[in-house]
Amino acid sequence: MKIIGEKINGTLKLVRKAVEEKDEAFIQDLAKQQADAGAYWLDVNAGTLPEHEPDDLVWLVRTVQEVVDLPLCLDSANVEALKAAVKAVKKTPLINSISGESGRLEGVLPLVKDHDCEVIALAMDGNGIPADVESRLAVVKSLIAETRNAGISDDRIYIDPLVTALATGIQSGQVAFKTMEATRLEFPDVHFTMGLSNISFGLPERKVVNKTFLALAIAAGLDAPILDPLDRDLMEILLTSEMVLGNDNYCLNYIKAFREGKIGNKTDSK
Ligand code: THG
Repeated sequence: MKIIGEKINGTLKLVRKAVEEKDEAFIQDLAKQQADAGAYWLDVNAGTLPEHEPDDLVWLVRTVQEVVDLPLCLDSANVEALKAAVKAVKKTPLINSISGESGRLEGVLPLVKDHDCEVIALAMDGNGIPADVESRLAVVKSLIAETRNAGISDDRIYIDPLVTALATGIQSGQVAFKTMEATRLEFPDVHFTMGLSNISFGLPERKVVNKTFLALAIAAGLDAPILDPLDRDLMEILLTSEMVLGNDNYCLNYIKAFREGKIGNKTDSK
């Protein structure tokens, strides 16, 4: 399981303030904490106005790289911001994202190809997020036709089936899982990513919903969740799900996390 740490995101109030004030210490603290908690990539999203976003994203990349060695997940819909950020990274990044929206593929695929990046492909196009599995699969098929055409191998692709709120559509979870299943049948080498928290919008006890969804999504084949690695409950569910599914030989990761006090009741972990 490769975790994408989500906390450096300019849509969050304190992060936005730190980006505006160029508060390096605040961002670097978020980077270090997520790295220590087990993130594989750190998502960086400046969330600022398009004219500032290239500079702000490059500032985030440089600021984070001063304190951690992890590769970054460059999260922007702005081709200019991605272009600038790709030049600033030390390690091969994961680009978040391409989709079937006009302009995005043309701008981003050459970057992915030229810098040998990995890339997230969203199951949506210019008409938005399709409601049913078949239409999402159709978008995925056309995106993979384009990445293949550009010479990008399927194992560099992370398909995001896209998660919508259960409160507005009770099949949201199932549609995401079934989109993964249908995609895997056609394209066995691609990976799967998703942001978890959309599932629980508008519901009480959102954390319980997010945790349960994570366990089921892992069982459905999610291998690169976008989440808050500082959330102990989520990390507990992640490690336990992997173990129960047989993906943690000799339960080593689970036991190690327990010994390190990363899971379990903080007082009895040693
Ligand atoms: N797919 C892909 N990329 C994504 C998303 C996705 N990038 C952005 C987002 N979704 C994932 N990142 C975050 C970052 C922070 C939070 C949620 C998702 C977050 N949200 C809290 C909430 O939802 O209530 C708190 C908000 C707040 O504090 O204001 O923290 O789906 N490819």
